[in-house]
Amino acid sequence: MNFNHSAIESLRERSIVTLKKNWREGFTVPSANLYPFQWLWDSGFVSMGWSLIDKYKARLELETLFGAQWENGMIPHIIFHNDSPEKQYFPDAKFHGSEASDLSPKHVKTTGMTQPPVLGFVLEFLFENEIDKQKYLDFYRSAVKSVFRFHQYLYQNRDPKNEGLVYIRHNWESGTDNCAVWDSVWARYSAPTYDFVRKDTLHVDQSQRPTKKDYNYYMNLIELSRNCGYDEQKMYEILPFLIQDPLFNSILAKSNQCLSRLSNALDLPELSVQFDEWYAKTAHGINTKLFDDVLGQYTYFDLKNNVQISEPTAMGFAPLFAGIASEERANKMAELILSKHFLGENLDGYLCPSLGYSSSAFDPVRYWRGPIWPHINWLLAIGFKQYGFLEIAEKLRNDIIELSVKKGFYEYFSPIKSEEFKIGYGGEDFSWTAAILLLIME
Ligand code: 9YW
Repeated sequence: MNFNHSAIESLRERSIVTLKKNWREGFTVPSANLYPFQWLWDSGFVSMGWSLIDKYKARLELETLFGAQWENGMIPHIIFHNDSPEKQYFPDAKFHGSEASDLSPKHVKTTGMTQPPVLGFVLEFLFENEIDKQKYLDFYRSAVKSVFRFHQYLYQNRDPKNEGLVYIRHNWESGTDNCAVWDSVWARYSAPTYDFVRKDTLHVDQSQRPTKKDYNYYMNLIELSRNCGYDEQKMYEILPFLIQDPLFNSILAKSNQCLSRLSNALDLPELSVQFDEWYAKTAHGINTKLFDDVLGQYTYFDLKNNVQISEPTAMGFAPLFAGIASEERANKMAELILSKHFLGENLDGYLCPSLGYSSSAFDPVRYWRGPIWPHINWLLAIGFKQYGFLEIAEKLRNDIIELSVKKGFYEYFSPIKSEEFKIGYGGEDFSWTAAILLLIME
């Protein structure tokens, strides 16, 4: 599909309208009805989008996030700024019960978990786009220090074997909620059945969402964590879900690399040295522990059960984004993404399905079990481009543009090109879709 100048212009206009519509006082909601609060990694991507059209909002978005940072440095995954939309979303602030921890902020309610640490590369992007860098040095210095504390929290609390790989302790921390990789973790135990009314299915058809059974596991992990008072050591000892995730760790590595450069630019050399050390350590951990030679891709490690979990996923390409894969591994991954595992039997699908077609759990519309996600494409396009795979990068970028033009500003899209999947899926007028379009049309 060819995009002429006016098509691109109208897409840009629509992106701006969408972001403005989703702006609240000091932050952007991912989607007005489905997700009415502030989510960490959404805010990061959205802030980069804002920085191209309204730099004040870009900075404010992050400042609001930092305002909810926990005393131990954790930046939480959701900040419940406003009580009233709780009717629209479950599990609500009460269920998360972050006040069970002495370390949670008391002026605002948050969840007791985090999300992929995107803020490092986000901050560097914002700084590079500033016109008057001098004027905002204080903001950037303070922001870098906040993210430093966040990464320090991750390394001190989530890397028990000092491998440079931090673990996630809830599937929502991955950002990829119902990823098929967790199925083997759930299969090892049964979660109680919770009596609750789901709100997500009021807005989006049940067929596109995680199942009720999955939700019982999600709720159970929260309940167990809350009962530990969100004490990291206690949670480490009892939680059945401790995963070293290639996307989370690659994002952490990339952020460290960006923050090292940014710290130097801000005259914070001692922080830069630490970010470099963390980058090298995590790159090493990812390369020594997470690559699966048979699959030809990076994969996940279940720390609780001491076993690697291999599924073909879009997330398994993420080390390319952090520039930590060898040329040889990058070649293998380029081969894999262009194979039927990711393009479908006829090699004619859109890139990049969150779960490969060859997985038995593949489902083209069910959230993270097949569909394409705009921000993942953005990050993979950068990764493949860095290694010289320009056509793959171009396809990752163009497919998102084409899908948004044809289907709208949805949360995610089916990878299959067919009349059966003529619409987008999940929330509409989605903030990160708008922000990513602004970024890839730059
Ligand atoms: C949920 C807001 C969030 C994203 C996640 C996505 C979804 C929330 O929405 O999770 O309740 O399921 O999976 O990555 O941050 O857009």
